[in-house]
Amino acid sequence: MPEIPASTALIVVDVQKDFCPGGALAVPEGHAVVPVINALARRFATVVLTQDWHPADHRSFASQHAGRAPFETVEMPYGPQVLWPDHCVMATPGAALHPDLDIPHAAMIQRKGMHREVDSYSALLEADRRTRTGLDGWLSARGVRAVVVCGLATDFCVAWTALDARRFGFEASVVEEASRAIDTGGSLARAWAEMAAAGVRRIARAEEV
Ligand code: VGL
Ligand code: ZN
Repeated sequence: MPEIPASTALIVVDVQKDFCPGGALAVPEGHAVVPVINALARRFATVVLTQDWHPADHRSFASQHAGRAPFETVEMPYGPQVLWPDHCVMATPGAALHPDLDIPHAAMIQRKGMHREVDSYSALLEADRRTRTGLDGWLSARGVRAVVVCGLATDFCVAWTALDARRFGFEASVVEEASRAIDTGGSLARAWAEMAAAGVRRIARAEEV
């Protein structure tokens, strides 16, 4: 029996093959979160998985910007956008969840990043900061009041999901041991500072959840 009540949801962010070693946008040690998350998820009654899910010509891909290389930043109508290697192209093998992820009781998989012109790090709001994925409503409808966020990558999709959860009025925490970062251009330190300022709780070890 899960010990953590259904009103606290675990959000497992983007534990996909492309974000693990050997993948198109490998996060260092990304695969190391899998056993930690499998054990953590067993303690939760409410679990949501997210899946980065882009069309092949997504505007966050450096390949769509002549003369630009991955990890450079460009201005998009909604603000600065880091350019990435092509990754998590919908329905390709790299977009699949990590094969060792073992969370059969996950109630929902939230896909994001399908709109060609807009990135979506957050599981709740796209990068235009206006378009809702609908997950806030799903959580509210089930009486969720707090979310625990983990997965890949700490400084992008995990952080933005936790920050947006705060915006929508949920309590939010991030489990460091169950997350790994890309850390480009100071992004990890910036993400932790923004999360602290927004009241996101930082939990070092999964056993402290
Ligand atoms: C992510 C960069 C691009 C993430 C997704 O899951 O953190 N990062 N797309
Ligand atoms: Zn992406």
